[in-house]
Amino acid sequence: MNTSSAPRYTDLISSLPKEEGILEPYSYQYQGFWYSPVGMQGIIDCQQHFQAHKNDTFLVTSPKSGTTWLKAILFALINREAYHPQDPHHPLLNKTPHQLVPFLELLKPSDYDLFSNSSNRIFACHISSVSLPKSIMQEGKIVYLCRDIKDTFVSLFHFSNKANFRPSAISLEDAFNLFCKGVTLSGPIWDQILGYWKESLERPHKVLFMRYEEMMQEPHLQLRRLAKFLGKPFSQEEEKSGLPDQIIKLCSFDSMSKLEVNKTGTLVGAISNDSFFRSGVVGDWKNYLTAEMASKLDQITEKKFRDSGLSFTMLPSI
Ligand code: PPS
Repeated sequence: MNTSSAPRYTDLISSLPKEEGILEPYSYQYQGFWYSPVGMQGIIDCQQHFQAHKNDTFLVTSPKSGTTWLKAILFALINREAYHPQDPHHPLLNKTPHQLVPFLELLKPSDYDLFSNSSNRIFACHISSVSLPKSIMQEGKIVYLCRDIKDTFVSLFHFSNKANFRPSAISLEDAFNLFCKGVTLSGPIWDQILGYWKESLERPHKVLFMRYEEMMQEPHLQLRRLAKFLGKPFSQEEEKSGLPDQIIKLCSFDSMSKLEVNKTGTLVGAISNDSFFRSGVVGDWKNYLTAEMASKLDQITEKKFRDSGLSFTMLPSI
């Protein structure tokens, strides 16, 4: 995968509304959502050239909502016949989830062919439902993952300062103000979530709506739900042999974050692999946000999701 070529679509991108970015110096607003310059090129590329297949799986997420985790789970689940989760040579032991399940935004059209031989391709992206390539809306399955908004923000803030793409670190307050304004990677986050929530209600066989906290709280149930949605439910033998447990263990924060491949190296030469593993817990926002900040995010969330049937306080222990 080569991301080092000269910038593309520069005229189009430079004509778009531009704001300071939380993760990168600038974000650009495209079709109602904010993206990085690199992401923009990948989105236009895939809108113009990507062709989805009927056996494809697309993981769409709001950034920092557990993408790396669900990439690992999807890979282990979909490829469980080729690679048993206890196989000492399992690809997840020596490749990162991001290598095994690439982000569409980081691919160029010539990279799409690298995956054309696989009958069960898995791609990920952070693209809003309005900007997804049309063929993805028609072919394959979409798994959408989001996370508590406050935890997502805190995770993004830490990631930004670790990635170091900006000329200087961003303060929590500045990042917070941009985030609340919706100027965040693939934001406004509420609009991205709502777009896929609605799709999942209208087309439940096409779009599965998942949440980080539910994966944490009831991993077995969620894994079975995922397997069933993908048309690959666990057989009785697989259940009896403990295969779902083995997948959950292989992909757990504890296992993944200790692997050498995830502790060293970088994603496309830019982001250290270990920056995708920070604390991996629910509710870490309490250690960073003031009561006012938390209340402001809750209020925006409440207002945006009103009448949608979507609530971010529906899990009793969260
Ligand atoms: S990205 O950049 O969008 O791909 O980042 P993403 O993977 O979505 O989010 C990173 C956060 O997910 C946590 N993480 C995990 N949680 C549970 N289990 C596993 N296996 C796992 N792997 C990564 C990671 O620690 C980041 O959350 P925070 O809150 O920052 O710890």
